[in-house]
Amino acid sequence: MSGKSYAVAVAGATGAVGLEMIKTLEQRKFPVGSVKLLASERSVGKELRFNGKPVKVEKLTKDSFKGVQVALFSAGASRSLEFAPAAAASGAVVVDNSSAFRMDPEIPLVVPEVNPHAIAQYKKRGIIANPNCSTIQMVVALKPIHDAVRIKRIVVSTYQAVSGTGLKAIDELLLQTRALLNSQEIQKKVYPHQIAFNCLPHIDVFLDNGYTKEEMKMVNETRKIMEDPTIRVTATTVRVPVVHSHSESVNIETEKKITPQEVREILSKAPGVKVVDNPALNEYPLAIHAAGRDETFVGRIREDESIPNGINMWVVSDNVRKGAALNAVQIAEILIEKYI
Ligand code: 25A
Ligand code: L14
Repeated sequence: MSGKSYAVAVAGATGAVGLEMIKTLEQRKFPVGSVKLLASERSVGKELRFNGKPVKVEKLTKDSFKGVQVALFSAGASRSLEFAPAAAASGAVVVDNSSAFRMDPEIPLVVPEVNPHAIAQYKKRGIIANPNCSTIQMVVALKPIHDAVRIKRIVVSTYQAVSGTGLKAIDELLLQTRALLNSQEIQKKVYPHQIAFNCLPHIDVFLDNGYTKEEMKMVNETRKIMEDPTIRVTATTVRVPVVHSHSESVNIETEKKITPQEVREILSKAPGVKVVDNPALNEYPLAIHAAGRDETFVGRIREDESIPNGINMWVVSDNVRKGAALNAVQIAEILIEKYI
């Protein structure tokens, strides 16, 4: 790096993902010359810290981005649609964590371990989309296998943490748990049903085809990031009473046969992946171990004995970190290293 530093803005800075973006910029020593922390009216005047110094939260407006070079957005899709084009128009490159632009053919959708070359397309619109959290960890684990033996079909079921929905959902899980342990009535504000001691087969909104939007994001984003529209993907996404890290049961059918041992060897050399697969010692990836970590953990690698070329595995990663904030900061790192 050239010793240059950059004017950075974080939109949605007070949210679960925004706060993790701030932490990740600090931890990875991103060359921040100046920082703007933006959120809604509700948080204006609130004080956060960046590298030990207090920074006042400002209201996100279309004028917030004068002089800003890199803008990280995580304030929801409607805010991204409203403000990201204005940020790009004033010269910032936006890395957007919402679903607003992910499937736009003019906007790259990037996981640095998988398709870093796509970042170059930021020049068209000034925006780079950060994929959905469940998709990111799955493609980090699957791309090296796809390169080796071509994946024809993926069947995935997810076990997703509440932190993906934001800070208020973490509160809801903890408050419901405490209420139930004290034989009190629970309150439901974020999810339509009790999440404590329960599993909800419902993430994001339902679509006309009977799938949820989260499930269709996994289908469509996987094809775009892997740059292979022929991969068949089907998903069931489930909310579970876990605070940090999504877990996924992933079944793949490959064109060429691959053994579980070959998968372990490929993944043990893959960027961003850590294989944890020692059933004899009860060792397999766990949400509580992945929390706060950068890697995507893969284990329970075994043959799918119901078809000729099938593999099952268990894939776990911190959804707010690799699933959102870390992936966005990694994109920004490549951007400043290669392009701006
Ligand atoms: O709009 P959407 O697309 O439906 O999605 C919005 C929700 O999805 C989460 C995000 O949660 C948000 O609640 N989300 C969006 N994209 C996500 C992704 N890719 C995602 N989660 C994971 N991955 P969040 O709480 O983590 O982030 C919210 C951030 O956005 C800021 N924000 C909201 N409206 C804004 C805005 N910023 C600018 N302009 C707007 N109009 C929000 O800032 C936060 O930083 P804030 O100041 O509104 O929130 C400060 C605190 O207030 C709590 N809160 C949120 N909503 C309300 C609320 N309090 C009272 N009433 C509310 N209605 C928050 O918990 C926050 O701590
Ligand atoms: O980034 O877990 O598209 O409720 C939106 C729903 C992130 C997760 C996205 C959740 C998702 C979020």
